[in-house]
Amino acid sequence: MTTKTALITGATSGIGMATALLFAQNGIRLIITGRRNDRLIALKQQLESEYHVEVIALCFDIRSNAEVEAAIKGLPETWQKIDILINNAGLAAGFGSFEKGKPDHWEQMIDTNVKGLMYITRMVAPLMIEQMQGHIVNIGSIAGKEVYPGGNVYNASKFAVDALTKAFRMDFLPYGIRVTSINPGMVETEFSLVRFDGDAQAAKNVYKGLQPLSAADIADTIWFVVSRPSHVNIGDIYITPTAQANAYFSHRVE
Ligand code: NDP
Ligand code: 8X3
Repeated sequence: MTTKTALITGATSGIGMATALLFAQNGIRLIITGRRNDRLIALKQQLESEYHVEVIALCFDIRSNAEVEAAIKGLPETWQKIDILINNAGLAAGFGSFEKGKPDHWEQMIDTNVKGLMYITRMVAPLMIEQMQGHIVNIGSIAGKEVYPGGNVYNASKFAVDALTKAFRMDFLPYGIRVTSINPGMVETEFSLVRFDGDAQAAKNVYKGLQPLSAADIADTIWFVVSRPSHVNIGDIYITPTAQANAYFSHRVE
């Protein structure tokens, strides 16, 4: 079997990092991205030494179309064949009623979760079209399925991801490209710390009294969808902790 190549955005932490580790264990050649170069270098070294896979680390801000273009165009020719794209980089910034929201938070979420995903897909999809095969996995959220109080702009950004997933599935249909959306509920990563601007207590409270999903749980799910036979496309996965019914209802034990 020829080695497959996967590009994972946001591999410096959480779901992206767990996915990089699992993919490497399965012999996938990796392009890992993020803004924190020290973490990218450390992860590249770990993946190469523990799993003996080839890794390229690309440090760029996905909000910049120019940086995204330069990063993908700059890949060595033998890496310009990408089989799997995991559109994972993203964040929530802030939580609360819309009128109290901060425009810089809104821009950060829309520029990363929506425009960043568009910029990188625009560069990678043609490489898949050339091969007449590929798999794009968008990390959406249950926040992209149901709006919850205080979620507003984050919800809007993930609803946009849901719409793009559906659009990609139609637009890339003639090229044999699979498109999957994975929509998690609570996953304990750096997500809540980022959302609450580094407030560790507020972040901890999100998961109080229940067992959240782990980044490894989502990585397992991603590996499951990408390892199906090539005629099988898993379109949409909604995955929560057992203690979470949906965006509104969780069962917490104090
Ligand atoms: P983390 O905060 O742990 O990871 C987020 C990743 O995104 C980091 O690697 C970060 O890298 C990267 N990233 C953020 N902004 C940028 C940027 N401007 N340019 C490049 N990379 C960026 O959170 P998660 O692992 O939880 O989040 C991953 C995805 O999962 C997100 O899309 C999130 O919305 C989604 N999700 C998370 C859930 C959760 O409960 N945790 C639930 C549902 C969906 P760096 O900072 O180095 O740039
Ligand atoms: C993260 C899940 O419910 O905090 O996307 O929005 S939630």
